[in-house]
Amino acid sequence: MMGIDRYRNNIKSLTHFLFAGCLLASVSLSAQQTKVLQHGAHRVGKRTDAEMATWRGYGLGQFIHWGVYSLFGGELNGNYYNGAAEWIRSWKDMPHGVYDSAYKQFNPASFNATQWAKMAKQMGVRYVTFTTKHHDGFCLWPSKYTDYTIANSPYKKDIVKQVVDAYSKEGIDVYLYFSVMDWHNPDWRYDLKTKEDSAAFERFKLFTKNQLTELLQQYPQTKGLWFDGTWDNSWKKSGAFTDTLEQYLKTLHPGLIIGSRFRADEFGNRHVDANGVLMGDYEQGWERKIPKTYADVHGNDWDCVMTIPENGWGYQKKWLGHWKSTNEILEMTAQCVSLGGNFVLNFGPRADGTFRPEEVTIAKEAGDWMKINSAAIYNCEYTGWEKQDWGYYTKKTGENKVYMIVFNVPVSGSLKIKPAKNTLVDKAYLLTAPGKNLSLEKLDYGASFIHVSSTGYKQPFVIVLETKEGSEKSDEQKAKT
Ligand code: 1KN
Repeated sequence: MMGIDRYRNNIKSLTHFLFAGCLLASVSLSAQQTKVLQHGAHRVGKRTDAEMATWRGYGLGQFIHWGVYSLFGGELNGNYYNGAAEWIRSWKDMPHGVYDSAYKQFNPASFNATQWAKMAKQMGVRYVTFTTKHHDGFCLWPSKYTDYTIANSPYKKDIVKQVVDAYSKEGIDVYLYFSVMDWHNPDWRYDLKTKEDSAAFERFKLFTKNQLTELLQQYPQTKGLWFDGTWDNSWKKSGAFTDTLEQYLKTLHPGLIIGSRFRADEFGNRHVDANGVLMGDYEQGWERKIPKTYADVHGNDWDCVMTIPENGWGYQKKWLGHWKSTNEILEMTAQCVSLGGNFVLNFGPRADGTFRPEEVTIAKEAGDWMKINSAAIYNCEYTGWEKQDWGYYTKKTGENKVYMIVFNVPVSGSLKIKPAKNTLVDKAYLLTAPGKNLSLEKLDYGASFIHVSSTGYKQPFVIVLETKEGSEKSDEQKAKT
């Protein structure tokens, strides 16, 4: 016995030795390409804590852009700005004096945070991201670090607090949008070229830290921060500061979720560090675009933020060009969830606090669909099954349940299914008719058809597939050609 054990142990240490050798070899091999970073990513792979698991399961979110720009709605003296409405201050036709004093008219008489939250709840969103301060620098909370806040508008009351409280009460998690770039603060710099720039930016960094601390302390229900306006050289040259600040915010607020748009490494890399590793808790680069394949998401958590019109986040009086239908929005939601991400739809309320009818309709219609079909969206992930033309697969995390969200029924009415290796479909049924099994016509090599009516659909529908482990035929049994 002893002898065998010793032999086994020797084998074990030999394998350990070989393994360690390989590891060393691979480390030293890649050391040529791997930079040692002080302020690079501090984690490889996804976060594994409960807060992030909740985030991952949201499926659908709401974004809200609201601020001084909402007063203009993309218009000045009858002329319309071509760019995104929340950027109107940077229009050549906009005198800064006009924009910067407009907050004296910000008085949203019809604002009702409870109604907003109830509309979002009805729509089925599970998180909201709300603009506390956009690039113009106007704060929707009474920040004590600037006078350019809601407290000095005729409205006076704290808007961020009302939004945080009302949404939290509805069970919708709140994330705060915060633009680092601040057109109102004289210490903001695009780049640091002179000593004076650096001195000003030191003050600006402290101001930013103070405001973020203030937000987390005043709104402790906050689940995360959504940063924007972090692309300029001034910020990119502040890698060490951004890293320290991120860690400080997380100490202040354990579990806090911050995307990849916040900080830079010491070489000025953003989103991914000099070694190509994601910095932040999820990939925050999917703005108005959706990955096409799972390979595109590089194993990261991610969400996609999307406008209803082609572009423009703040209220725009005139929506020119295409604006998305509810079915397009549902398709984007399904596509995102099928690729392991969340979909976040933006709303731009009017300055008086009301939503335009197009947005109300979309929220209502999407919510009506979600009421029936949200099982295929909430707590779902990527399946790994081969994509089919009829739509999108999602898989319930931790369960043997796959959903087919069907958008395009072929003229044959035959929906093809090809499960991943070692997976069999046990049962199929409409999500709306769980007692009534659909028949599966077996095809070769583990694929099947489900035959449905080829016409008559107004909305996407969901088929549930209950799966089990196993394979139709072993590889040995397959015909050799
Ligand atoms: C292409 O440059 C930009 C710069 C800022 C595109 C968008 C944005 C801002 N991010 C969105 C979430 C909005 O806040 C938009 O103003």
